[in-house]
Amino acid sequence: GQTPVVALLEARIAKLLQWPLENGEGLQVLSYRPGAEYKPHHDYFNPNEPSSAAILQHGGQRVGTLVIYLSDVAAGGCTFFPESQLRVHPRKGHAVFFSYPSPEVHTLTLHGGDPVLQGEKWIATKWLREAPFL
Ligand code: PD2
Ligand code: ZN
Repeated sequence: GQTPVVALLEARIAKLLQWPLENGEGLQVLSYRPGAEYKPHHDYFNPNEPSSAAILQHGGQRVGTLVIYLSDVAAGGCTFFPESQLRVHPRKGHAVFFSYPSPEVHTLTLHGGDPVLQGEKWIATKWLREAPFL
């Protein structure tokens, strides 16, 4: 709810994902130039890492990710799920959603952003928590 436009977007996201508005982290905008990538990772917090304890105090675990593509990309920049070999091509106005009800590898939600080869990639990410993120 940082701005009226963000508040509008967040209300639409909550309706689309059928998940409470207040369980969402702030919308994060990210851009990649040619050569930039996001190495494969899980979006949930590793419960065995000491640094996770403080993070989990606000809103608990992350349970879902919505990546909204804000631009087309001339080449590269797919969102890649190596365990299923799934590649989602960035298209302005499209989005990819995945959820992970427990912070475990069997959710097959390891994912990364392929290197951008040409052009720029812009995304907005909404991470969902299991409880209100206050
Ligand atoms: O930009 C992406 O495709 C990407 C890849 C991995 C975004 C995220 N993770 C994320 O926002 O969590
Ligand atoms: Zn991610």
